[in-house]
Amino acid sequence: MKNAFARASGRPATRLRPRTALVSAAVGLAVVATSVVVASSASAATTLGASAAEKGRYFGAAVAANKLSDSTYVGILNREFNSVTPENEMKIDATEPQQGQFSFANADRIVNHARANGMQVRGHTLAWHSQQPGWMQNMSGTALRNAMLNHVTQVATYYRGKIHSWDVVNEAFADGSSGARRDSNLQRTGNDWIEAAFRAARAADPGAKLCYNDYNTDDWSHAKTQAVYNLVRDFRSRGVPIDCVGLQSHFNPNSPYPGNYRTTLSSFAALGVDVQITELDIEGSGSTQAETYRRVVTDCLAVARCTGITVWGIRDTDSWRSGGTPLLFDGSGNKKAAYNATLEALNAGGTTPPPTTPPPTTPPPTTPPPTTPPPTTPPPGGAGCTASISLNSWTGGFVATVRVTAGATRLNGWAVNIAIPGGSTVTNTWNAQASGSSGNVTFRNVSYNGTVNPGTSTEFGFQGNGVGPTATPTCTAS
Ligand code: G2I
Repeated sequence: MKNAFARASGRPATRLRPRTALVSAAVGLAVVATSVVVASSASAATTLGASAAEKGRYFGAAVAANKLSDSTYVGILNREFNSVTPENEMKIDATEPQQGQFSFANADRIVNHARANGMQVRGHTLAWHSQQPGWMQNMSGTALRNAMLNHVTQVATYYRGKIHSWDVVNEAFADGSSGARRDSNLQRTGNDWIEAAFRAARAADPGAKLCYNDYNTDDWSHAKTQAVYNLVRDFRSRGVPIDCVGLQSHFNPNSPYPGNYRTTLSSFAALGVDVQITELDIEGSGSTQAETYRRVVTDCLAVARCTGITVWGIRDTDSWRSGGTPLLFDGSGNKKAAYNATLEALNAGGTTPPPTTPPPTTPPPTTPPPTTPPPTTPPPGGAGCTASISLNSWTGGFVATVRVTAGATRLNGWAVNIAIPGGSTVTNTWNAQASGSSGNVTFRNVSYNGTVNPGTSTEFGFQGNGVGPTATPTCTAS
């Protein structure tokens, strides 16, 4: 069967790669150059997956195995989507119903369908307080910790090489203003249960992107959002393997689309992780619902590392909240206004270069993390180093990401001087040691990132109150 990519591009099925979209971009530009008047309508993609692929992204749906015999459902799935997430079939109760006895038949049906049709698979989910089988609900302490780690290892190993991204840990933070972890049997095994799960997942499938996934983390001002942000920042600074954050984005009148959503996306992205919108649904109807879908898609396309969107079901009647008619197709499989707005927003994203999505890196088990991504700029001519800064700012605060690039000689240590504007202060620093919090601040390497080979780079970051720095940072080899 032909797949979404093949239909969209005329090329054979392939996993989503930036190069694919660059070719599409080049084709699109060629069309513009020869026929300006008709270019935009003539080249506009006609399906969600094809349009997203042109932007180096995916557009996916949550899929239920027992609906793969519904021809209307499968018709829409195969036509529109290039990624799937099993809605329930990879949860702990489904995959390990009895301790040590694994059951992959229903998940396999979805994975096989996806692979046969050129779609990526998001794995959902390896460790969660909910949907635990009875045997696990009754466990605690070391026995539960070991059972959880065994589950992560067995399932991620079984699907090794077939999963684009895993929701390694799901919904581990409490709602409300506390910013605390959610109480659960897993949490009571010790605060490090999340990082233990991520390390086990990396060891089992080094090629999968590893995500932390949660809901009510869309509004940048919410305590839960900040708590997840702090977790990811901490993991990045300590080399705990994490590649992505999933924002579920279930929107309804009690939990509406927030005006600062793009700030949330870009702030997480600034930590050096991909952002994926993992369970999108928007309750409502007509143009109000359609315009909210448009905003969500537009926000994602505006953030280079927002790499894909998954809607939580196909037709309204497939939704876990069917009464809220939150999806893109009605119960008969017809496209809704929300669908048209979504496709328009995807197509309006232009043919901008796709985000760079390097494969996950696996930190060595016993040594500090690699923080030296592949070089993206040619080495400066001389010895010493250069530094560049990128900012994500919001009213009253900012996150700065600083890239340190070695010149022709290997760095054995570095120091970057940055002028913090008057009235602004640095509140947190990661992957560097700051000399102070205001005025001229010097950021020095920490133990594991002082060595930078010629022409390669390392990154550090800091968060602050007030406005971010505007002057070019200066880098000195030490
Ligand atoms: O609740 C919406 C989502 C929130 N984020 C995590 C997701 O995993 C979650 O998905 C929903 C599914 O859409 C529902 O389909 O998770 C629910 C609970 O795991 C799923 O509901 C369950 C029912 O509770 C079961 O009674 C039912 O047997 O769906 C099962 C399969 O239909």
